[in-house]
Amino acid sequence: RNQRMDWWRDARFGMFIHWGVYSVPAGIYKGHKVKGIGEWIMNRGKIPVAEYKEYAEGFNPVNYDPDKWVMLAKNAGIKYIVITSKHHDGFALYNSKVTDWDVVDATPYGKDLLKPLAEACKKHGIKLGFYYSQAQDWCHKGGAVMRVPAKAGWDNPDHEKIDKFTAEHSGHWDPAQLGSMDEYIKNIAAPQVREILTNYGDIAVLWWDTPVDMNKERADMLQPLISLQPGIITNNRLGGGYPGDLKTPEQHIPAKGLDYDWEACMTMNDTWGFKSYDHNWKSAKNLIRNLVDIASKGGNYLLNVGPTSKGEIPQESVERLKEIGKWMSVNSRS
Ligand code: FUL
Repeated sequence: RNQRMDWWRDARFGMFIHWGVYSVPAGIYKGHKVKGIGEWIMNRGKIPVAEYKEYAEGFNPVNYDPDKWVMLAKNAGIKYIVITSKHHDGFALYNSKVTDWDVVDATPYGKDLLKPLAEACKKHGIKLGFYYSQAQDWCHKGGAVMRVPAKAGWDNPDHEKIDKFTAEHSGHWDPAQLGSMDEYIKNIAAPQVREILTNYGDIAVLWWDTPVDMNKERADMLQPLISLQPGIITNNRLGGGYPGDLKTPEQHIPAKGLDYDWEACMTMNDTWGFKSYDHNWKSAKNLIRNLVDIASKGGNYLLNVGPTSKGEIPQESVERLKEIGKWMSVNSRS
C-alpha cells in the first residue's frame, strides 16, 4: 500500500485555480469574442507575443485575499488547492528569476502571488499543489504550441497567411516564438520547476499539462526535480512515458471509475480562465451530484475557479462553493 497517496485518496475534493494575464482580455480580442476556453485566447486569437504581453499592464489584482480564498475552499469541504503557477501563455504567477514574464516584473501589481497563498494554505491546513505547463509555452522561445487553425478563434482576416506559417512552424504563429524546445526545457521549464518546488514550502501536488512535443529526453530534464519535494504526487501529463500517480479525466466522469487513482477536473461554467461573458453556470445541485458521483466511484473532484484580473473569484463561483459547504456540513464525515 502506497502511503504517499493516503491523504490524497481521503481528500476527495480539491480546488483548481486558473489565473493569469488571460483574465485581462477575458475572452475578447479586438472586439471579437474568441471561441473556446478563456486561457487559450492567445493561441485561438493568434495574438502576437508582444501584443499579448501588453495585457500584463491590466493585471492588477489589488483585491487578492488568499486567506479568503482558502477559507472559501475549506468551508466547502475542499482539502487541497492546485493553482496555475504558469499556464500555456508562459506567464508566471510568482517571482521567477529566469524570466521577466512574471507577475513581479511585468505587472503593475509587482508582488509574488504564490507566497501569500502558500502561507494561507499552511495556516488553514489546506494542501497546496502547483499546475505547471512544462511543454506548451507561447511566450518563451522554443516552447511548444498545440496547433489550432486561425478560424477556430475568430473571423481573423489573415487566417490563410497564419495557417500557412503555423503549418511550417509546428503550430507557432509568431516568429518571436521560434527556438529550440530542448533549450526551452533546459533554460526555462526546468529552472522554473525547481523554483516552484523550492521556494514555497511543502508542495503536495505537481500538475503537469499537455505534453505537446514531449519525449523521454525532455521529460528526463524535469522528472528528477520532483525529488525536491519528498512525497509529492504528480499527474499523468508529463509525457515521455511517465505514468504519474493519477489519471486526469477532463470535463467528464468515467462511467465506471478507473482502475488507477484518478481525479476529474471540471469547470463550473465552460471556461477555466476567466471569461467575462461565460454565464453558463452549472447549478450547485449539479456540482454536488458530481462530487458524490465521483467519490462513489473512487475518484477525486478538482473543481475550478477562474479569478479576475482584480483578484476576485467570480461571485457565481463563491455562491456555489457556499452551497456545497452547506451540504457538506450536513453530509460529510469530517
Ligand atoms: C487542459 C489545458 O489546455 C486547459 O487550458 C486547462 O488547463 C485544462 C485543465 O487542461 O488540457
